[in-house]
Amino acid sequence: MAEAFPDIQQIRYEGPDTTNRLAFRHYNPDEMVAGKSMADHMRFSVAFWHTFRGTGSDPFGVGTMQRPWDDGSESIENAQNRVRAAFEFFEKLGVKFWTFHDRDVAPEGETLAESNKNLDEVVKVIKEEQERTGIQLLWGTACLFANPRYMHGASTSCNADAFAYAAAQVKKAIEVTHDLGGHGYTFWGGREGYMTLLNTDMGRELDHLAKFLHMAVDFKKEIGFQGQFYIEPKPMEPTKHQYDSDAAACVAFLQKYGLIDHLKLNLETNHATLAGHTMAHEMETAIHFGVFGSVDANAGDVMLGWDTDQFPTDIYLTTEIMLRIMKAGGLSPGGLNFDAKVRRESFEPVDLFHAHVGGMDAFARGLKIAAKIREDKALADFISDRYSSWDRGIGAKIEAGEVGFAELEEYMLDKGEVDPNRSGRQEMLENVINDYIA
Ligand code: XLS
Ligand code: NI
Ligand code: NI
Repeated sequence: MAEAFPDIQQIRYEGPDTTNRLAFRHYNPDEMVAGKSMADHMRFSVAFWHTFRGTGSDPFGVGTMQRPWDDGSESIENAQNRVRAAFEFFEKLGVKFWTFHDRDVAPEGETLAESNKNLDEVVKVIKEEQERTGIQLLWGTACLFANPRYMHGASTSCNADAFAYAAAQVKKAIEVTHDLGGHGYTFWGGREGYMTLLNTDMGRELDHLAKFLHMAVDFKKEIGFQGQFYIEPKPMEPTKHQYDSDAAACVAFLQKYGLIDHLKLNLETNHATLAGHTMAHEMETAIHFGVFGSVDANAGDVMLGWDTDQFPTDIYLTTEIMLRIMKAGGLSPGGLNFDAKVRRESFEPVDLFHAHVGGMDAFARGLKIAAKIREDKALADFISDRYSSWDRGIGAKIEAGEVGFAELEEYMLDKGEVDPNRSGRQEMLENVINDYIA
C-alpha cells in the first residue's frame, strides 16, 4: 500500500520558538519531568473510531472527510488498509498506544460467525503492524450501540437475546484484546440507560448490567487476561439517562454489586461536563474511592450541551488533569486517550495531525505547570495549613476516634465558641495558578 500521509514527516520536538506547525513545541517524549519521562507521564493514545472512521457527518449533512487511503467500501481489504494507514499515522505522530471498538476495525458480517471471522482477518494485520512499530493497544472495546438489535440497550435490554448477543460479542472482543496484548478493556455504557421510566424496570436492568460485568470478570480469569477492566461514566447521550452517569454513580454501582475490585474508571472530560461536573471533580472522586484508571482526553464546548469530543487545547484544563494524574501516582496501565474528533470543516488528512499535535502540546504544558505547582507546594501548603485544626487537640482526637458526641458536648460547653474561621482565599489561589500558567 502507498503511504497514506506522503507529505508528512515524523513529528519532532522543535521547541517553543519553531515556526513549523507540524512540530511539538512542548511535548518532548524523553524529557524528564518530576523523575519520569513526558511519554511515561502521559501515555498518549489515538482513538481509531474518531480518527479513522469519523466521516464528519452530522444530523444535517453527509460526511466531508477526505481519506484517500479509504475506498469507502466495507471490504476486508479496505479495513486492513485503514489499519495500515492508522499505524503510519501513530508512528509519524509518535504515540505509543491506540484504542479501538471491534466494529470500527472490521465490518459486521451477516452472522455473528462471519463478524468474528472478519475481525480475525483484520486482527492479523493489526498484529503485524503492532509488531512492526512497537505500538501497543491501550484498551479494546466492543460497539454495543450501533446495530438496531441494541436499540433498547445491550446488557440492560428488555430483550434477553440482546444480552446474549452482546455477551458473545464482548467475549470475542476480550479475546482479541488479549491476543493483541491489550493493557485494558473498556465498557462504555452505549445504550445502557433509558429514554423513559414509563416502560423501564430500572432495578432489573441494573441487576442485568452487573451480571454481565461479572460474566466478563469470570471470562477474563478463565483466559488469563491480565489487562485492567474500565467502565466509562457518561450521564446521557444516546439515552436520556445513562446508568453509569458519573464517577459517584459508578462507585455506588460497583460497590453494591461486588465489582469494585475488578473495574476502574475511564474518565472522559466531555462526559464530566455533561454530568455537570468538572473533570477535576470526577478525578478527585475516582482517586478517593480507589477507582481512578484512565482518561479519555477531549473537551466539550461550554455553549453546547452535547458530547462534541473536541481536542483539548485549554492549558488550565490540562493542568488540572495532570495535577490529579500526578496525585494518583501516574496513569499506568491507563493512558491519555484522545477520544476526540476533528471538526466537520477540518476535512483534510493533515488536520488529524494538527489536532493531535495540539492536544499533546497542551498536555505537555499542563504537565510542566502541574509539576512546578507540586514542587513548590503552591497549593499543598495552603491546604494542609487550612486543615491544621485537625492535626492537634480536638481535631486529632476526632480523627483518631477517641471521642463521641458526649465528649464533644463537654468540650464545647467548656470552650464556649469555635476558634475564629480563616479566609478560604479562593481569589488569591486563582491568581497563584494564573502565575504558573503564564
Ligand atoms: C462515547 C464514548 C466512547 C467510548 C468507547 O461517548 O466516549 O467513545 O470511549 O466506547
Ligand atoms: Ni470515551
Ligand atoms: Ni464520549
